[in-house]
Amino acid sequence: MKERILVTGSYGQIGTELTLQLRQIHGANNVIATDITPAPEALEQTGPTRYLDVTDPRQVTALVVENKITTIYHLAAILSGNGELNPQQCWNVNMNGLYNILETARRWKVRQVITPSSIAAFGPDTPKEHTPIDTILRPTTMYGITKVAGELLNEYYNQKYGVDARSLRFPGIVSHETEPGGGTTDYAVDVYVKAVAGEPYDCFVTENTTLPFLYMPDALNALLELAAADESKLIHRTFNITGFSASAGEIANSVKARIPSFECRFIPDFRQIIAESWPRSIDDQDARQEWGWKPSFNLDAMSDDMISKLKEKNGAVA
Ligand code: AKB
Repeated sequence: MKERILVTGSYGQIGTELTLQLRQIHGANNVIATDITPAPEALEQTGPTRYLDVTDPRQVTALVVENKITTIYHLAAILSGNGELNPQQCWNVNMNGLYNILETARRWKVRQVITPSSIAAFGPDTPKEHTPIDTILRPTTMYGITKVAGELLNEYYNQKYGVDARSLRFPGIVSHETEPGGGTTDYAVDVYVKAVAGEPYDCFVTENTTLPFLYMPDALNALLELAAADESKLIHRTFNITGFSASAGEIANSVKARIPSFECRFIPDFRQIIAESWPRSIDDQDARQEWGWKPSFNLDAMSDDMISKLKEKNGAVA
């Protein structure tokens, strides 16, 4: 069956790269990139782009129906840091956006909906090491609350209406193409960008703050592999995944080992408390067993690739 794909939040960190990859797989005209800001050149020049505010149910339905959409990658969301600066907007975009997507999927028989969840679904009471899928979910951020509620809403639409809704709890995602927007784990991207630009960096969490991470090529594979997974083999609808765990100091040292002149200071701000409420490492064995998840990048492999890609992008000699 020919796939007709809608990506929401297409111009964000994951959306830009996911849309480009989906266009290569399914054909450029079959992947509609949507967001509420002007489209980046990379997406405008390679396929259809549309304005879509996911909090408006009429816009969501019109786009899905007019374009005969079969699959939705719903990435539009307010992340943890920005969510704490504007919790009301975070609830509105994350919850009403997902509800509008799932309702439209139910009414217009969209085959599949893929939505990221996050390690933010966990909270300070959750076991911190090798955190399993089924554990205490009592987040203390608005973003985390919307992620837990979103996971449950996905499962509800699957069980009650048969919508093939699937979700991944992403850890911090590191990438070089599009900057992340307003998350707690953004420091793990900023540190590379600053180092390659020859600038020092003030990291907004402490040196020993340890979190799970995933490099973008692994994150994209995870989304595509989960979407393609045989439904009859899925016991879960929401999966833990991780690439590796590292402290902010270890990431900075990995950068410094490759760019010795790099200087990093650790000056925690309000995001420190958010980072401390999340697990340090994740148990992703259910994803491995149910659909064959296996990441490729550890911290060193990621640092090599990030630095060489950022140098290329900056036009410097790698
Ligand atoms: C954030 O920091 O808010 C995100 C996430 C872990 O979901 N990167």
